[in-house]
Amino acid sequence: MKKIILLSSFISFLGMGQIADADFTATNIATKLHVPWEITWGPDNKIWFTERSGQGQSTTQPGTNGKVKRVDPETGVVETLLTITDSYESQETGVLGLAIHPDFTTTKPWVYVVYTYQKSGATNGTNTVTNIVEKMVRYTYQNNQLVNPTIILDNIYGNTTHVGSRLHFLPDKTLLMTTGEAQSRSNSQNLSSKSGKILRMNDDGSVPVDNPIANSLVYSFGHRNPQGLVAANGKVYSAEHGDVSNDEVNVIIPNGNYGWPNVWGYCDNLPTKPSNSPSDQPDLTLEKSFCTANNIVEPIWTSGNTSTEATAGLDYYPKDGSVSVLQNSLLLVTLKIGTSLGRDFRVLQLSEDGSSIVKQTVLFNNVFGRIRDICVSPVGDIYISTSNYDGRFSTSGTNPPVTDDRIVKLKYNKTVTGVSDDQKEAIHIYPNPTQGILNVNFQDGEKLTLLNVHGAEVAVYTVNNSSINMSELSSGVYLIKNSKNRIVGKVFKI
Ligand SMILES: [Ca+2]
Ligand SMILES: [Ca+2]
Ligand SMILES: [Ca+2]
Repeated sequence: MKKIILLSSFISFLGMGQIADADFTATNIATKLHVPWEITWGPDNKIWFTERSGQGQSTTQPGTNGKVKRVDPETGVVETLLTITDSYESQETGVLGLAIHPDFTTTKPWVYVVYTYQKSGATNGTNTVTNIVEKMVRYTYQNNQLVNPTIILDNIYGNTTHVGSRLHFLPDKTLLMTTGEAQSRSNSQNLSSKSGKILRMNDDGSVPVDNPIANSLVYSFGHRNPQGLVAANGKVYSAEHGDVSNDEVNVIIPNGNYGWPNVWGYCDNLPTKPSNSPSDQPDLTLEKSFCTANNIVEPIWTSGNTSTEATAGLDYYPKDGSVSVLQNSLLLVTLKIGTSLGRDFRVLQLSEDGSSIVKQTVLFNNVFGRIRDICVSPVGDIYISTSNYDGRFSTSGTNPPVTDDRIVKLKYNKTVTGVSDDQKEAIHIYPNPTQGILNVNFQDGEKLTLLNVHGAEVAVYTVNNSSINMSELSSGVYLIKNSKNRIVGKVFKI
């Protein structure tokens, strides 16, 4: 009995919600890359990523030959899967977003990539000739290469900056893509333009029948330059760059108008820092009336009226993730030092229903330099990618670190607790604590993996007679992972 009391007080201590840089161990997974713009966890348990160009450790632009690669986080072995010879990197452009089809391992071994390329005479939608356009191409994965390029979308307005390009598949297997306004602000409120939008399409690029506007890919509008996109909690979240203030995180609803360029941040009529090109700045004292007239959706988070931190990649840490202090949070990375913060990884803890942010924790403030993207592995480890060779590391000529750009693993090094209350109810295990035999409500034949409190796998059992026998394990706390790679329970071995 004494032992059980000790265990329960141990667990309640673990549930406390503080988190700090020292709680993570940072390990380089891949180094000397060139702006790994998208990092995403693949079905092969490798991290698939893009590089904006094939420049390696050079900040010289323009650059061509952007790449798709993947790295095995266990071994650090990097493979090149694709070189895109017609890609064009200049300032913020190049090979950018990437998404893997949800049916990749069965019927559709497809990978989607967004990149910019040069096209003579191309404009940004108004009368500015940029000679840059953007397209999305679908490739087939075959023999460790990406082959058979099929254009899904083309001729999206391009410019050297504000080109969005994050991709994300929804649970219904439709594909979302963010687009920037390509430095033509009027694109954002213009529903006939694909720019300054979040677009939704079928996996062949056609318009889903249930899109909010008939025969239109536009899913939401009034965006400036969204580079963060993730679906979770039955919701879609997006992060976008503000001008000189008001980076935003938004909950995206179908046909939602997010206000750009007439509304910056909240509908509050409050002044903000003057724009770098003040002639373009609207009269923000008119925000409230614009918001009312146009049913503007306000953000759930902003960087405020005096700062931008350049919000880039966004991911979600699930409610049943192994690190309890991160559960049900948006993970956001930033590129720029704002008024006081920036170039950081921040944890935006969501309310239970996911509709608001209840707490912000800033981690690794200017430790890794510019951070472009983030992904979470199925066992709850976090990976970030730097963006220090994108030409904006320094205004004083300082070179970026010689290891960069890199993909870094951030391993939580304190005890992990693992299981949300929902999950505890969903799985029935008894007795718990156990001396060895553990009865479980899983089908016979299901493979269950036991992890120690640091997330390392210690044993794999096959359910037999609705039980597993873990008597060989030493005393302690173990997490149970099912065959779908989800943490589903926690057991005490005594
Ligand atoms: Ca990502
Ligand atoms: Ca907005
Ligand atoms: Ca405002």
